[in-house]
Amino acid sequence: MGLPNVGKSTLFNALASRRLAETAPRPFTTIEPHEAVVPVRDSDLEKLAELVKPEKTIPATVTFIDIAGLVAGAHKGEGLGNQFLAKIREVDAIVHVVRAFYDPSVVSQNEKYETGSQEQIYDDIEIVNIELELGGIKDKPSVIVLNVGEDDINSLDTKEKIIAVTEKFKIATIAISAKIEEDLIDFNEDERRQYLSQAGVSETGLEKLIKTAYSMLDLITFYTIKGGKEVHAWSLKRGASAIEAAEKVHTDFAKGFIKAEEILVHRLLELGRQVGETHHDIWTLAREKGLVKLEGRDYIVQDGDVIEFKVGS
Ligand SMILES: Nc1nc2c(ncn2[C@@H]2O[C@H](COP(=O)(O)OP(=O)(O)O)[C@@H](O)[C@H]2O)c(=O)[nH]1
Ligand SMILES: [Mg+2]
Repeated sequence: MGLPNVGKSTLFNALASRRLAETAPRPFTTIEPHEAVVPVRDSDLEKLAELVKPEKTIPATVTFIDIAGLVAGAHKGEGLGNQFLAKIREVDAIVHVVRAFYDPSVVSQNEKYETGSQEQIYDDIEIVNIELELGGIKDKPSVIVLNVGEDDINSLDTKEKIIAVTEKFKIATIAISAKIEEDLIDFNEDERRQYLSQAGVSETGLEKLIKTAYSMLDLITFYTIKGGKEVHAWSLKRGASAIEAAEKVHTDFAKGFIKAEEILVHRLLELGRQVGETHHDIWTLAREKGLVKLEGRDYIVQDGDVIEFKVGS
C-alpha cells in the first residue's frame, strides 16, 4: 500500500511475474485488489529436492495484495478510503511503498516537496501513517519500500535515505527499483544472474522484499517429503507445535496425529553428502542411523525441521 503513483502496481506485477494489475500514469488505476501467491526462494529446499529427487517440489509462499492508493482523508472515506482501510485490516503485514524516484512524466501526489527528496519521502510516509492511525490500524508488522530510480539502487544517497527513514520511523526499510524489477520479469535465470553480478548485488529487490516479509511475519520453515514423492516447504509461526504443523499439511493429520518424526534439514543434507549417490532412500537411512527423532504433539517445531507425520485413521 501507499500513496497513488508511487509504483505499487509495478512492484506487484514484478512480484506476480505477470501483469495482473493495471499500471498507468494516472492515480487510481487499481480499483480491485489483486492477489499474488509468490514462491519463497529457499536454497535448502533446492538442496533437499536434489537429494530426495521427488516428482514434485513445492516452495513456501507469501501472498501479496495490491491495494489502491490511499489519499489524505481516507479514514473519512476520501478516495477509495474505506475499502482501502478495510483491506489493510485483514492482512498480516504491510508493505508500504514510498515514491523515491524522480520522473516528471509521472504525476506526483506531493506538491509541497521536490519528488524524490528526503522531505517528500518523510511527508508521504507521515500522510499514510496518519490515515492508518485514524483508521485504527496499529501494531501491524510493516516494511517501508523506497521505490528509487533505476540509477539510484546502490547509490550513497539511497543508503543515507534508508538509514534516515529507518531511524525516523523505526520501521525496517529497503530500497527497490520497481522499474528494474519489472524489467527482470522477462529475464531467464542466466540473464538474471548476469544482471545481479553486474549490479554488484546478491539478490534482486524482490527476493529481498519476499525475505523481509517472511521474517517480518516471524515465520519459520519446515519441510515434508511425503515418502520421497513430494518435497514441500511450509511456513509456520515461530513457536508453533507439531500438531499445528500437522494441521497446516492436512486437517486430517491433526485429527489422527500419533507422532512426528523429525530431523533438521542440514543433518539430512549432511548425511546425503556423506553417502553420495549410493543411497536409495535417505529418510530410511537417516532413521536406521538413529538420526530421526520421535516427537509428540506438543513438540515445538524448529526452523528447518524435516517432518514425517505418523497418523492413524
Ligand atoms: N521512472 C519510474 N517510473 C515508475 C517507477 N515505478 C513506477 N513508475 C511509473 O509510475 C506510474 C504509476 O505506477 P503504478 O505502479 O501504477 O503506481 P501505483 O499507483 O502506486 O500502483 C506508472 O506509469 C509506472 O510506469 C520507477 O521506479 N521509475
Ligand atoms: Mg496501483
